[in-house]
Amino acid sequence: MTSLRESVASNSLVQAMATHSPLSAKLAEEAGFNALWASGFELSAHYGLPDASLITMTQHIEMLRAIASATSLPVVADIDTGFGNAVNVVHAIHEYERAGAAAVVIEDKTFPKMTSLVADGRQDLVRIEEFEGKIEAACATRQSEDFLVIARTEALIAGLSRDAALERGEAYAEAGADMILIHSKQTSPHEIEAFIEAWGGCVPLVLVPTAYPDMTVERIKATGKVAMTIWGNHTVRAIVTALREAYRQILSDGGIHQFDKQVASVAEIFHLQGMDKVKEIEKQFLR
Ligand code: SPV
Ligand code: MG
Repeated sequence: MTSLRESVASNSLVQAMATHSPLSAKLAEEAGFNALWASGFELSAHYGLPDASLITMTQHIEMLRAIASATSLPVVADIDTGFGNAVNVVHAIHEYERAGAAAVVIEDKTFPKMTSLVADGRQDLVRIEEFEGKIEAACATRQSEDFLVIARTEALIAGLSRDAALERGEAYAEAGADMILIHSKQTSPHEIEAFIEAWGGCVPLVLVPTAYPDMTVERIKATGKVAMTIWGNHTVRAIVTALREAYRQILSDGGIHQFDKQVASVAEIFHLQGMDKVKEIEKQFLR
């Protein structure tokens, strides 16, 4: 199997789809995405909670472990701030690598964090030196060279200038980060495209175009400096849209008689659950 590091080096854009469950991860793999994003936003929403460091590392890592064992795609773990300082980062990297993550993304905000996209959110950044220490700690802790450490700067989210964002990105790359995730909540891609244009760093970039959906794959590829795009929260949003419509229709139809014909069959769910394998095991071993 191609490692995420090899995919990143191959010059073809890695598209990581957001997931918060093994079932959605399997569907993303079936659709043809080449990586998965174990999103903090999505798992928080799954628990009905805001993305504000409320779900624990244990909750996130257990879900990541289940996702990684249910699919063959590399899983990029969204570890937010790294759950504290460099001591917490060392512990987190050790645990996430053992759980099956192919990469982690650590962001330069203070713990507890506030989700990046909310209007007027509290977006406090740690000092550059402190975050360099966290990146160095992550790199020193990983066991496999294939395990990627991605540093995410929230400088633009925090309202700092492009130069300040560039300074942070360059410092984190110097500290050993394999890639730099640059985040923006502008609704047009211009802020990000200007950053990419000015980026002279020695490592490729990662984007999460959630707030600026006009940044298509074609437009990302045209920059020549982006190795990965993360479709950050479209799994949970698609589920919300689909469930709202399903629940509305069942109540308004007075039963499932119509809706039953429109949804995935039970046989399809059996397939996604691996029922075929259970049948084989029964045949072979049940006496
Ligand atoms: C997430 O999916 O948890 C992210 C991406 O960090 S975003 O919510 O767009 O900041
Ligand atoms: Mg997140």
